Amino acid sequence: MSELISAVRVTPVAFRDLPLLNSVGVHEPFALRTIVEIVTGSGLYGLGETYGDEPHLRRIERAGTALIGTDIFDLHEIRRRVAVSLDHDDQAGGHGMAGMVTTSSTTDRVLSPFEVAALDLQGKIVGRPVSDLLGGAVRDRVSFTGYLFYKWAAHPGHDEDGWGAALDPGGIVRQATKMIHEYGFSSLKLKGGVFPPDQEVAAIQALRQAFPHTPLRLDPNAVWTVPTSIKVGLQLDGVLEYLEDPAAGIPEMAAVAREVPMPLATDMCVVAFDHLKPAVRQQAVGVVLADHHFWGGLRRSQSLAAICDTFGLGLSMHSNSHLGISLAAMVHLAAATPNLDYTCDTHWPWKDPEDDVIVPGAIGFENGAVKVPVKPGLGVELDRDALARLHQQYLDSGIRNRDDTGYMRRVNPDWKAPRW
Ligand code: GKR
Repeated sequence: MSELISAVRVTPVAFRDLPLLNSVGVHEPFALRTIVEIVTGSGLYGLGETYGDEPHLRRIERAGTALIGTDIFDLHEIRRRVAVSLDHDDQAGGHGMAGMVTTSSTTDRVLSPFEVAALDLQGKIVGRPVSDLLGGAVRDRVSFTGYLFYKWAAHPGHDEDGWGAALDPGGIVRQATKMIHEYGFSSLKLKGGVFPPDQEVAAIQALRQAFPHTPLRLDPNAVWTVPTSIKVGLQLDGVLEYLEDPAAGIPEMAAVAREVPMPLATDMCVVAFDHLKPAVRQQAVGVVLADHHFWGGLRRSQSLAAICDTFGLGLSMHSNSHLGISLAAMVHLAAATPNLDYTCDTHWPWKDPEDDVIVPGAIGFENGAVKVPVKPGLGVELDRDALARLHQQYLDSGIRNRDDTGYMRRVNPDWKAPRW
């Protein structure tokens, strides 16, 4: 059966976000995403979601135009046309992950929402959930991690938000308690790289004391030197299930990996297929965090999973601020990936529940997990009123690119990116 793409609609949206701190600054009051709709001649639509930054948005629009007339079952042709639309410019930035995921493939990032939308459509046509198109769900629920952040009590000039401040071990334990109470997560990750390493080690130790049996992770986004990373790794022996991206670069991670007892995980030094060979050769990482938004969609993330399996690498999942279409795609991928060895990251708790573009009720958390949708396709539908509202929010916000550093410096002009 062939179903040709007759239109592609691309809508930038903004949703409310909280002042979460990281190594490059602080989250702005709104996070950006781009919603992609692929429409076929028969009037069906498929959904994808990706970064909302301006250069990326322009590439998505260009690629969308290039896809008109393509068969939604021909994923190879979709990728070829995306690459041509980008002039094979494979290392361009402008996707809102600067300072973090910088060297992923532009083609794969642009391809991702189109591939997801094509799979959503394929599922709708054959009457099966996307997880079936990926080989079938091996689990009916996907477990997620409680993703903790140091944070201010509120955006400057606003009233304190519902989460309050978390700027020391006590604040992090309070945040974890609330997150576990509200979402039921059974593992925790702390976004570090904000305070000197000893303070972050103290926060992890406080979490261990408060939650003796909960797997813990720490991720300083590669702002530590190799000696600092080794020191922290030794201090947290027996406490962390993995240490994520302590140092920047494959050789540096390999130097740390040789000295610390726990596996090193990454979503920074292995973010594209050509990083896998040197990483495996140098035994730099034990766990790769897949993310279909930069690995080129769900099928290519499954190829990554197969490579990890072949080389004995563990597999986990990275997240960035996201809406419900991304959550659905993450859940289908995780459900159909047998060697997903760890709970997945998600920024979901940080989003205002009112701010989404999908019809409410299709997907949600229970006991730290999301039930895999069983309806055809992704199992989520677009709420057009909500899409219009979040698009208006985008227009009104004036934000066109994620700029954690610029926002931090507007509040604290002397702020410098840390390095310990
Ligand atoms: O939301 O500030 C954030 C995170 O730091 C995010 O941008 C990272 O990409 O969550 C991510 C990570 O695991 O590095």
